[in-house]
Amino acid sequence: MSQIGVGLVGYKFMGRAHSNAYRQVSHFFDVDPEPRMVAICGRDEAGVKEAARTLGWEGYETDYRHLVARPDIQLVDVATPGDTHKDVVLAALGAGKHVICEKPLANTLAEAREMLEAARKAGTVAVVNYNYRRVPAVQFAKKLIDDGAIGEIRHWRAVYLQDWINDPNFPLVWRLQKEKAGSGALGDIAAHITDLGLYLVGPITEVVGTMSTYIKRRPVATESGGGAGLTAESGTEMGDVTVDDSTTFLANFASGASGTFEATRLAPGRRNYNSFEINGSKGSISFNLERMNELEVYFVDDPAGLQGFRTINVTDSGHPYAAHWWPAGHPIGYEHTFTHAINDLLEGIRTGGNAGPTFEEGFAVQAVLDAVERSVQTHDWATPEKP
Ligand code: SOE
Repeated sequence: MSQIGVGLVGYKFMGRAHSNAYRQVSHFFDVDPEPRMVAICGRDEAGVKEAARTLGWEGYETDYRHLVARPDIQLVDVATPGDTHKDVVLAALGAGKHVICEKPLANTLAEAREMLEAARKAGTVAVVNYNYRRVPAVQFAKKLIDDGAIGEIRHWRAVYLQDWINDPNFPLVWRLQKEKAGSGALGDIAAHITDLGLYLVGPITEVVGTMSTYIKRRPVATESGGGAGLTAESGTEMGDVTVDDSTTFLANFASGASGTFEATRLAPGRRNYNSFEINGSKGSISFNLERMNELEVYFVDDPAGLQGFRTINVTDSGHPYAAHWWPAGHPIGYEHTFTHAINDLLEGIRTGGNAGPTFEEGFAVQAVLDAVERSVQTHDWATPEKP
């Protein structure tokens, strides 16, 4: 069994999720090469040293430039806030490494374009981790669509609703600072439903959007919270929120389908409600991440009297990824989507096949987000740029 040396940059929420995937993947999938968890990287030595111990890494680095230069590392995983994606990815590609970068690809379209050009030049495998593509129910929806089961798609309707910053006393963490995150709900969670729309329905030709920030000042965070990275201690000093709390936009797809997208992190009761519905000429598909092992489908050809949405339990051995886990009816969770992504990446590195959302696809998402921001400024429709 061959091995591939992995270096992970970032050790908070995404660092923990990616580390779990590297630990699990070879126990549940026939991966070749197997990942060797060589080093994890973070600027705070005490923090990253402890993360190496608790997350299962052989060693650690405190400078990503040292990590990407290591001859025992062939794959660099970028799981940091968006303001560092470009620098780490360019350094890794320049060192001839394969790369997986957390979403969104970058904080600006210009950065995304520079990263795409570097990936094309490097010729190594470079993917962006839109992990919700790796939910079995989403993969199964893709199969139904590709098989023509719902006919011609006319409508894409997606909402991504959360409530973790609904409390005005929640502090000003990095996801609420433009210079760190690039944008708020737009780049953080609208990016996910944009990627799913592009993946399941196809290219978007124009958008028109609106953005709001309801809580404009928050307590400055005294320290980042525990593992999830979505909690922190609040200080007494106040600071400006410089990103959107919510973004809503309309889209026209190249296929002729119409799309609606709504993303907010101020929807009380919606913890991580990433949901879409697709209406086609022959049926409909509906997905809700909070019930991620289920897919609701409706087919117009069902016998009269028996028509209605039915709920498919997407855990049968014939469903995507399901045979690698448990018997039918035994659900999997959020963290499994990362294991699926790392499996697909390692398979793509070995075979040269589909390793995951490419930097071209990551750029396409960024171009839609950029067009939405331009639309908000002009109060008019905007066209996503091409690479
Ligand atoms: C916070 O909104 C967050 O952690 C996002 O950053 C992730 O991409 C999403 O999967 C869960 O929520």
